[in-house]
Amino acid sequence: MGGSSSSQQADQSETPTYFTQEELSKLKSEFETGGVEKIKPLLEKKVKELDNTELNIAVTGDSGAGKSTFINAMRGLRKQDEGAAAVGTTETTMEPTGYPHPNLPNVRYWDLPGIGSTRFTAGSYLKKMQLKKYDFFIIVAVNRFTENDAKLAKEIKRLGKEFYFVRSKIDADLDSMRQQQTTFDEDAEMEKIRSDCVSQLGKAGIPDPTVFLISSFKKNMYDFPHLIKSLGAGLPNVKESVFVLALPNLSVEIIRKKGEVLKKRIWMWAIISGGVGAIPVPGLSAACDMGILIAAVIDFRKCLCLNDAALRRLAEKTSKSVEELKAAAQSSLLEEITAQVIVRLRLGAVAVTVSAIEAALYVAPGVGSVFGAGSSFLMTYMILNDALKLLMETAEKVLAVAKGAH
Ligand SMILES: Nc1nc2c(ncn2[C@@H]2O[C@H](COP(=O)(O)OP(=O)(O)O)[C@@H](O)[C@H]2O)c(=O)[nH]1
Ligand SMILES: [Mg+2]
Repeated sequence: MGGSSSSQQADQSETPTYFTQEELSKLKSEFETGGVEKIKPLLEKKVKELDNTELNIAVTGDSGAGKSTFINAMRGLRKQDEGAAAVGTTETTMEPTGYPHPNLPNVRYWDLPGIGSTRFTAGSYLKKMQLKKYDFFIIVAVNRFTENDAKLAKEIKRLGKEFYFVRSKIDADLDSMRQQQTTFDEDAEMEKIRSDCVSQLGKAGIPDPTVFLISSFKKNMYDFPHLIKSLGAGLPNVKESVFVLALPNLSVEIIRKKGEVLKKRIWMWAIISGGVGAIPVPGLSAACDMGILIAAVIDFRKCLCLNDAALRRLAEKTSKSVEELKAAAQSSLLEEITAQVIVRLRLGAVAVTVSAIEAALYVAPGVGSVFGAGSSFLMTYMILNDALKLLMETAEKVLAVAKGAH
């Protein structure tokens, strides 16, 4: 266990950069010899790579452990929502089943039947399940961890991947203890359960494992927030950023983390949309590629769970109407995104300081010159920066409304 530290440290902040050191050097040298036009194709390739990055997350454990419920929780779905994994059914299939994330379908959670719920021996199970295709593993148990869980973890480790032990339904355990005991100490009871799990795994040959005690019904409680922070830590940077964008919007912290990830895409969009491809837009002082602007704003909205389908699910969950949620958020960016909406956005926007632009352009400081006043690059950069800022504020308002409704 324990995520390996990110290998690329070109950037000072915690969110991953999308580029390897090699790619950064290439960008620099290409820019020095050929300017913006020469780095455009490299950035286009990177944006495509980001769009196409797949993430396959395996969730395994015995029947009834709470896998399906967890998979739904991570995708922001309740069991009655469209696309949700069926809950409370015993496994009839021996095959892994994939469940795409509703907003980012390249991210898939896979329900893997636990070794114990199949007809296979541990050995043939490990062969059959093609563990290589998964990026990391979540091993769920409700009562106790077994030899099989330990075998699986060892095999995952051998493949150089990360695994996480999750002890599910902790809310139910604590509730029943609370009812039976006159003096109830929740922290002490949790520690008892935790050390039981640790010793079970220790006996099975996994010394000192981290075990997360969670309830999929209470995602802001117990170890769920800690689990979310830990997951994905060992992934390559591009995958890690995609994982962050696929998290449920549980807290302001998660929304801000998504914002940081998206912010690092803005200068790429700006370079791609500027120059030759740009067209004059009435109301904007510089030519811009409106198609790219609209696509980027729609993408931000999806990643921040502000697309129509996500708002509809949230409305149902909180017994509010979509209109009420939108009214509380007061954001024109929740309506259909048109050129007019984008132009209006620019009119009321705050200017970005040049230092912010330079910070974004850590790749090639010289690129700053193409961001001169009135350039299409600067215009695209500013518009997307403002749009992202507004959408993050909107996401925080929507989160506050959702929390207030419980
Ligand atoms: N109290 C409580 N019940 C849960 C939790 N997760 C799952 N369950 C319940 O446990 C049962 C089995 O869950 P399911 O997700 O279908 O388990 P699976 O067979 O591993 O996919 C269902 O009745 C769920 O509602 C949890 O975090 N807390
Ligand atoms: Mg299931």
